[in-house]
Amino acid sequence: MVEHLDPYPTRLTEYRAPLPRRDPVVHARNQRRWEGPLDEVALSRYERDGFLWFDGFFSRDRIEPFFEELKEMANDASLMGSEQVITDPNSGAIRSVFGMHQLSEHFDRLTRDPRILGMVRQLLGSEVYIHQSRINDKYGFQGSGFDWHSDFETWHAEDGMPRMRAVSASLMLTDNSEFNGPLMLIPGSHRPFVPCMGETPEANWRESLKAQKIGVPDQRALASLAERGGIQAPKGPAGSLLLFECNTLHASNENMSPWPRSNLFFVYNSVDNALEEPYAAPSRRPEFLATRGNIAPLTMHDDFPELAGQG
Ligand code: AKG
Repeated sequence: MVEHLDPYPTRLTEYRAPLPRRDPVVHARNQRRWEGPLDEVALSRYERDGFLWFDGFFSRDRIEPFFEELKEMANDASLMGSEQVITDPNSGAIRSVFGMHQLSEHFDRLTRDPRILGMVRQLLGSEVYIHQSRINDKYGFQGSGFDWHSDFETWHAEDGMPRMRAVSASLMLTDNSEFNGPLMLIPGSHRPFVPCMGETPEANWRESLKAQKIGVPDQRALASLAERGGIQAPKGPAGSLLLFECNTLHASNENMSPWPRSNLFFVYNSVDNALEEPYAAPSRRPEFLATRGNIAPLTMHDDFPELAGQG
């Protein structure tokens, strides 16, 4: 795309200051908000901070089987040898597994949980589909960190996501504490778009998913956003849920504790925001990183009907 038509230019050869966001944070359809379980206080907080935290959203008992299933997957040699499993650059252990909702029916059904889907539709003001799903695993004493970035910056540059109309639902499969490398976010950082320096190499994802170098904002911009908004690291038991807006800057440290940290991410995109060609990369990324095939609206499925009315 011609750069002057792109409201979110990035992967540039010359420095460019942060740009204003051109999209709503809570989206509407025909000027009307989508009905859902979030009240005005929660919606305003999401608009202000770019994320919402739900401590103990699901009980530990409900969530533990998902962590067990992940551990079983680690014994599947053909899966472990596939491109959708990313290994830690230092220890060689699993760092990420992509396409969780395609690998397992349980994870697929969880993407359609009515409590999560209800909130996500409300925030995006439309029907939604799964753009990407993944688990990020940090083994005790081993898991490496993730540098600061906006997911939208990558999805726009490398996957052709046109607008900021996606949200990540991150479910903690293990406890997240200050010791095991929880996610950190800069409140309010979803408001500007921070263009990043450096052209995208061919198949950048092979490197960037192990350690991101391209698509990391300039430290001046990071410092000024953190001065204004601070940094928060929501922590809580397995089963807690974080909803974060696609342009919220986030990062995490390595796991210095003996305890694993395993977080599941479902990325929901609006059906009105389907992918185009990459805005700043030589070619498309694989389907397991950026869905183009199945973008039919998700329908609800309740595996935990006894929780109806919650969330
Ligand atoms: C990502 O996968 O984009 C992240 O930044 C996740 C960081 C983490 O899992 O700690």
